[in-house]
Amino acid sequence: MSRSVSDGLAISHRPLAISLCPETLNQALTFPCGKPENQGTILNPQAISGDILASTPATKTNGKADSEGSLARAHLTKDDYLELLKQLYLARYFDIRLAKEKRRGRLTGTLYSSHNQEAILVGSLYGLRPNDWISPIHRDMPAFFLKDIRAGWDNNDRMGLTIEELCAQVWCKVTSPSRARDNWSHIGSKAKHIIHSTSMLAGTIPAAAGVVYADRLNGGDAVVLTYNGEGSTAQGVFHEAINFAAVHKLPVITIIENNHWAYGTPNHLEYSLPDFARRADGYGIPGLIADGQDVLDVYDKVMECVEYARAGKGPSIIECKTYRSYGHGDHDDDRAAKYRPQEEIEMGRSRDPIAIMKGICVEKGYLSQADADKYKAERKHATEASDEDFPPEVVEYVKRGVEFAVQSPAPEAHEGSMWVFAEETK
Ligand SMILES: Cc1ncc(C[n+]2csc(CCOP(=O)(O)OP(=O)(O)O)c2C)c(N)n1
Ligand SMILES: [Mg+2]
Repeated sequence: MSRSVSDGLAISHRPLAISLCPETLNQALTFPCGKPENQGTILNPQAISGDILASTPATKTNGKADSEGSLARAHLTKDDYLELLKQLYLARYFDIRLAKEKRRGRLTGTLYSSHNQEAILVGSLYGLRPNDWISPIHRDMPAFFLKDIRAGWDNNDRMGLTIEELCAQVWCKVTSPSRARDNWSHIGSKAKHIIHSTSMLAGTIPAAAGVVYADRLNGGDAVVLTYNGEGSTAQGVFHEAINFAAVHKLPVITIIENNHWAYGTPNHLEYSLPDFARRADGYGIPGLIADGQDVLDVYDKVMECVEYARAGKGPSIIECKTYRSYGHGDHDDDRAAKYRPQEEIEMGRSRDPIAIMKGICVEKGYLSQADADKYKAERKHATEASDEDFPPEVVEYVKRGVEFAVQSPAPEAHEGSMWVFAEETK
């Protein structure tokens, strides 16, 4: 199909067929219609106005329930729904616990909060196979231990980092994957199929493309999920890497976490179209939009793209609309409270992913209202939330990681030059 838009651009698209649920993918594709009001075919209209702030109340499911049978979620059981909810609590508690530890003086170093963005991590990771690859960055710390957590929270052989490893990383201890070189996301694991994050925004996409290219050449069928903020989409390497992946039909799924701010820069100073998914049009690949507050919507969209990629059809982009709860990092919290209007912050936080998933579970009869009311973590800042707001198994799990990190030794001083200079081998 070819469209001409008023500014003279002509862009062609092939309708995409996909084994899992073709109509959803086709519905959710973003086409370069030129004007925002021409977006009628996109699945999630309230989230694509470019403004999560004008979005739905917490318990609405974007009206997608009617066509649930065609969505990936149709294969999920009651246990899956409750597990997804528990993982949202887990990601939230990890974030809140670190903030509390820092306030208590037991932790130093900058924290980059994923508060309010957990549904993107949980929903995107839930359907992956153990040997699939991911490349998380600074906003995605829980992804390192959520990867393959379905193989068992306590299964240390699963294809994800353990909570102990991740906490040791944050505490900069000798037991950490980076052996105390960093306190945050500059880690990876070839064995666990986690691509090492770089500090250069979008820098992991070419690495991810290379990894799955090699896997394909070796006969594998792994896919890779790369996580990126919307700010990184302006980087040259973002375009170069995705274009390369498109040309070679590589199974690279680029998740754009559109939290509406890149450090102190709001989207309107960064981008003149309402939807970052439209970047996909430039590469001739699908660009989907997910409600980043709704773990099931993220799951559906990611699974569509995973199936598409695994079938050898190539890369895709999924823009997850969300809102950054706090500052860029905790060093920026106070400033962010000033450079962002209070009203906007409140609106952006009003659709809490935990509340939304709770509402869905109650609506489906998977959770009683009394059980839903038992743990009230949603919409609470680290200073407001207590352990009682979370399921005890979640608290215990993170606590174990924290205690392991606190008890672990710091590296010896002589390790300072380790991995910097070539070491003598005998
Ligand atoms: C190429 C490059 N430019 C600038 C930076 C500094 N920097 C780190 S994070 C960040 C903002 C990122 O915003 P976004 O991509 O939207 O992700 P978010 O932090 O909102 O999750 C900037 C400018 C960097 N790391 N790499
Ligand atoms: Mg951002």
